[in-house]
Amino acid sequence: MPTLTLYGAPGSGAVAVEAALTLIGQPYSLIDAVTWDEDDRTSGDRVLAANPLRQVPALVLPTGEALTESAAILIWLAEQYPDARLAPAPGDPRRGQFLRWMSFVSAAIYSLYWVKDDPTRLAPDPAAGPVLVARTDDRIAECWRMMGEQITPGAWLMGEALSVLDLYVAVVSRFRPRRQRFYAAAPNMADIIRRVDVHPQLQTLWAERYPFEPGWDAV
Ligand SMILES: N[C@@H](CCC(=O)N[C@@H](CS)C(=O)NCC(=O)O)C(=O)O
Repeated sequence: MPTLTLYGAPGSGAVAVEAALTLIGQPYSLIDAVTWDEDDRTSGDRVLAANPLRQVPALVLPTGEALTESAAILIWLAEQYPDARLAPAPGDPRRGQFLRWMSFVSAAIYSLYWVKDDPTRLAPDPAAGPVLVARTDDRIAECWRMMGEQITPGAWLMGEALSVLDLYVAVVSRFRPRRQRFYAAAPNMADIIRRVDVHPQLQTLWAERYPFEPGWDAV
């Protein structure tokens, strides 16, 4: 099958897409576009070929069609490669909750980083930045708390099989305010997500694309 091309960056949400592709066993070409590097705008500009919003991840299909939005890409991959069993299939009783939490991580949590990473985008006075960041961190922790209270996990977040939701939460919960806050907010998800960290098939990927450096889990 012709190659998929992923625009990504180390330590970004695109690493969840790389994790899904790794578990699927689907080779892909990777183009790094570090969209938040103000010292190297040319790096981030690479993704403009696939996403006018200048955000990663973006996945370009063999047809040339571009998919953006991490949740959509992850759900699409699970559908395209059903043998990998990375999502409850349409018709499965867990499908509704799966779609709910995939959308929730994207809409309620991940989208906040557009402001949090550069508060001057909405509050031009630099003095407003620290308060905005602190309150956004509180909101993110509150969202994890609500998700933890509402979800009923099994061995994995969606029951007895690992899904792209586990991969998605494992990556997004590593963004600031990082894992210690996540563990405290959603203790019933903590051990599950730690098991994603130690998944044998993902060790090389984590080491290369999102290493567990000292202090990686604290703010
Ligand atoms: N809604 C997008 C958000 C993607 C996103 O925020 N990506 C970050 C990297 S983790 C980015 O490229 N940020 C640069 C920017 O927003 O300007 C998705 O779910 O894929």
